[in-house]
Amino acid sequence: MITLDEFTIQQLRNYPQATGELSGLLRGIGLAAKMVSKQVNMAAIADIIGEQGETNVQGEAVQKLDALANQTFIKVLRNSIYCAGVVSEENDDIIVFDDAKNNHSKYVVLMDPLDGSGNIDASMPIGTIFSVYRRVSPLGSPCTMEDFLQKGDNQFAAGYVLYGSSTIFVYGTKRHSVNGFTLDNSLGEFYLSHPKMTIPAAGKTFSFDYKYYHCVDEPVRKFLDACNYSDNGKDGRFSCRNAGCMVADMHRIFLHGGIFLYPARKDKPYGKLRLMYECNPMAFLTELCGGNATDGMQRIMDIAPDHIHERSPVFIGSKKIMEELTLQHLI
Ligand code: P6P
Repeated sequence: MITLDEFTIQQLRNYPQATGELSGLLRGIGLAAKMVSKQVNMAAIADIIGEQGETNVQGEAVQKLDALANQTFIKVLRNSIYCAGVVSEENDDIIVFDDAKNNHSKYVVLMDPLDGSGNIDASMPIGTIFSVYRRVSPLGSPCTMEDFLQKGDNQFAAGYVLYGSSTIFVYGTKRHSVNGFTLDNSLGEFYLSHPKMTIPAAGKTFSFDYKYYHCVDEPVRKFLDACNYSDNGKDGRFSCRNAGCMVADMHRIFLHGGIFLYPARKDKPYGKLRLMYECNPMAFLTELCGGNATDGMQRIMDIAPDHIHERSPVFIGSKKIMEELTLQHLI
């Protein structure tokens, strides 16, 4: 039984030149995740269900828990000495931790503090997604927009937290495997529960919201029909599973295989999901686990971002299913 803190410290032994700042940053994100998990579990009785009465940069109604989770992650990251600034789905502009301590921090974080918040009032799974980059601006000065507008391939670490039937913290770094940790609420400790995660090459589920079936391109509809195809009038090939929360759907795919699709559609030519703090971190983890992630034309992590809140179509999951989709249906 190894804790998240112990694991991140032991990882340092593999990299003697490491300063320990990335490990410290990941522990800080783990602390914020424990705080948010407590808020999520108490939401219905702590009167933090429902809307905040504001609209975010995405044009979405902000849930009370969205705001609380956002404030929690920003406060913990600002108080650490490992993060120079943050981009959040909930904030229009970059958040610069402009003080003598944080201007010397090597990393910046982009995050969706509470993904799938439409699930909150029904106690369905929700999550946090984060992405970590090394700064490109000089240490000692405040971080800048360029520190955040980097290709997904430059990510140094990425991960997610699933607030579901248990709270699970999953992260991977550029040079080593993806590992999952389950929260023991009685002790407030994350314990290693999913070592060296890999995505099965195939799978039996696909995640798509059929509300948009007639709005997506013909090749995508043909793929979806192939997912449902049955040559004997019996069961189709795949089961459709859509949790309404990318973190929940992707966690299932990391464990059991499958594919998640959020394509472009007539009313959303760039799709709905955000490149920098949903698609890129999930693509980083997916490729580390042996899967693939594209926007239908190119690798997600090859996309050069123009804006911190830009959206991207995303097809992501098991290698064999992604190859079938790409070779037979997309470019
Ligand atoms: P729709 C949640 O809002 C989210 O960003 C993802 O987590 C989820 O997969 C998707 O949007 C759901 O979108 O249009 O199906 O409700």
